[in-house]
Amino acid sequence: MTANPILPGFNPDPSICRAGDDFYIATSSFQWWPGVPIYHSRDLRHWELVSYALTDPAHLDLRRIGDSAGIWAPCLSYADGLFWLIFTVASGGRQHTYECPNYLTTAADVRGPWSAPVYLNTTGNDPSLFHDDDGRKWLVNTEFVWAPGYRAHNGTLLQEYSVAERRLVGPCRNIFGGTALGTPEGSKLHKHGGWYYLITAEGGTEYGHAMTVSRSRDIWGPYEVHPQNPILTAKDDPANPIQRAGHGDIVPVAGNRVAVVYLASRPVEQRSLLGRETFLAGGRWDDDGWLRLDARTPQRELPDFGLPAAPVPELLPRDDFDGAGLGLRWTSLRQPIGELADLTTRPGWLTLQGTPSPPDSFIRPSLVAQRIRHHAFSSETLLDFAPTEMQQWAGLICYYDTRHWYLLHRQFDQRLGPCIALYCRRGPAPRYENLAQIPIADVPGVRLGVDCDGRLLRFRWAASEDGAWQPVGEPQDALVLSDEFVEKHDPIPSFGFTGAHVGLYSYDITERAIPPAFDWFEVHGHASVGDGWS
Ligand code: 6LW
Repeated sequence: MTANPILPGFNPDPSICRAGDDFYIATSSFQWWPGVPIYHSRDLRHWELVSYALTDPAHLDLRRIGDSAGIWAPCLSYADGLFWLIFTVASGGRQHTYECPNYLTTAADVRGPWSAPVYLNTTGNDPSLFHDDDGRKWLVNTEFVWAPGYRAHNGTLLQEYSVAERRLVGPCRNIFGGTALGTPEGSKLHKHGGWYYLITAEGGTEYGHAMTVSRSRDIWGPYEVHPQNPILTAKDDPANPIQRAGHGDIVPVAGNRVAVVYLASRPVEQRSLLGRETFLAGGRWDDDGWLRLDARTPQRELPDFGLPAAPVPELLPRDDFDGAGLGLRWTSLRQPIGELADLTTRPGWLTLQGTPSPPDSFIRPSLVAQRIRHHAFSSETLLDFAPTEMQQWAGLICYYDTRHWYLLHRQFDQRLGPCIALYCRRGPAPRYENLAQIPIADVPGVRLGVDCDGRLLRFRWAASEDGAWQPVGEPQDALVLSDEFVEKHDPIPSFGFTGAHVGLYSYDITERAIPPAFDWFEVHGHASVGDGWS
């Protein structure tokens, strides 16, 4: 990786830790399964997805959880020979008060197995664990106050965690109310030179987002704020192509040098198709004991920590479905895809059993997807499917959440016969829009494709392996699949925390179709038009 972001595409709320020479980052996964991706690096520049912490349905129940609810802002730390992962399972969304039960799970190996989670509290979001050098452990999380007339995000709570009793013990107090930026959350507690430091996300996770620092000699406070707060923000730099910078974490590198990871996004026309991504900055502990970053605004260039380069295997654009199982980058919605997706019924093909869940279902859509990592990308697949009834669909999906998606699929229409169709849902309309429908010869094998230039999606199809590509309908607005559209511009705003995905989908309300099979799937990025992003 030669430039920021270090984790492109939907990877918000990074938490970083170090075990010897190995660095690990955990990010939020919301309604996507498995929960909490964990990335590994030895040089802080090259990162590889190596595991997920929550892979067992007995450890995490996301069924029927709302869009952009679920796992928010996990905290990964390493101490006493163990990885400690603290996570919340947020319910609700913008229209509802949300609850955040917080849990702890541990593992000797970051690749698992992870222990059955221990329940901690439900007092607020963004819980994190601090291991003091005297062996005591402390939980911090946001204090929610839902009483009218008070701030909902009222500051940072602190309470001790007893490893022996597997529960929180002793007094619980609000130790830091935040700065004038407001909405303090995501606090991480660290210790350096005898000071306790809180690294806090403030200003809300939008264009006023920021990272602040405060410190105290006593863990209970009072915490004094950094003289140059916020230490990182893009809020005063609207021309910066990197915006919404804030929520993050720090890890020591060598001497006074500190690596800082934070979320930010790369909007196009104030729409973040790729969601909130993870960026890296350099920082140092100055002689006055305050943390300062190399730059106060997000930078595209990566800092140099002087670590030997440690490249990781490149992500191949094409998946031929020749392996024993789906690779780590594939995710599903709210639960494991399980036996719906298999590579053995037809070796070398992904067979994707349809379910009665349409693409806007919270129940069990048969959907496997990958986060979109480039503003401009192309994706293609070869599908073998011969539906004989109206409500048997399979194809390629560009998906943000239940109310924002485009589905290019093979179908059988009662009036038109075999067709390629493009449906979408993009906002409050209760029914899907039919954007294009093209009758085709009754051949089972078709290729389906989509090209995105960062603003528009152009869908296409071709008969079999070597037919010529044909456009399907008019170019469509890609930016409805963005955080900001979902959050603000949809007439029914909801949380838009995740970023867009591209993947494969199969629907069969009749439960009679011969399941579709996909020979391969590919997605690769291009240099974008106009904005220079790749
Ligand atoms: C997260 C909160 C936030 O819990 O967004 O950036 C929420 N800030 O800290 C969801 O990512």
